[in-house]
Amino acid sequence: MLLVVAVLFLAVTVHSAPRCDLNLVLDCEEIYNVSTQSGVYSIYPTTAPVKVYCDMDTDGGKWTVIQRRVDGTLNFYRPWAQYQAGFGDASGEYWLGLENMHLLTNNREYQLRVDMEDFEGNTASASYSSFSVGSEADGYKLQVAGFSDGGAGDSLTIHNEMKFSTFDKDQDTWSKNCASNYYGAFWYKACHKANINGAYLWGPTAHTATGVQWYHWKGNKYSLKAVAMKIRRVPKTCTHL
Ligand SMILES: [Ca+2]
Repeated sequence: MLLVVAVLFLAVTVHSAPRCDLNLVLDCEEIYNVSTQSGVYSIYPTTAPVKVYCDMDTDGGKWTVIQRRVDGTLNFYRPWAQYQAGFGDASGEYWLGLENMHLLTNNREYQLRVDMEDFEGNTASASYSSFSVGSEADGYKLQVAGFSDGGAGDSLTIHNEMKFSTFDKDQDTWSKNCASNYYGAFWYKACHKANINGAYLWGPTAHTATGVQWYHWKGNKYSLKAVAMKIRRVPKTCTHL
């Protein structure tokens, strides 16, 4: 009898235990409420955890990093299934995955910041006040608008409304295959001004438009040292009626 009571008590206790918010956080903005340290954390775009790098330092922090190149150790020339699911390690180079990007940006308004660095130690950024990724049925279409310059220039607005393409899933507007032609995967048009998932080619290169490229900063014959796409929720503004 005592055992039954004890088990019942335990069951009730477990069921009524408060939810630990840290375990179900949606993005780095919610993590910021409990930790302001940059680093790797788990977020929950659905009920499954996904590891991401949170940038808690740049321009007020709270950034969820969705793409990151730092040293060329990870191959980014990958097929559709991997770009859809994500790959790499959140402590280094990685791609969050198109489905996760869609889940995050589908119901909430996000802004985008792209930070980059060359091999001479210079840094630059490009910011966009609005960023979202469509559904799989919509080809994970990019919606990006509201550019503001942090020295890098605007190499992304031209990709607005484009579907995502990999070498094995050509959804670009070119008669040939942008992804296989430029060794990357992106929201290609015909074909690109930004190729930040391109081949890691260590700075100046003879290979036109195939490197880790942001055209309006370094042209199409320079492969960046580092680049990161990071998103943060657009702050809600109060409307006075
Ligand atoms: Ca094509």
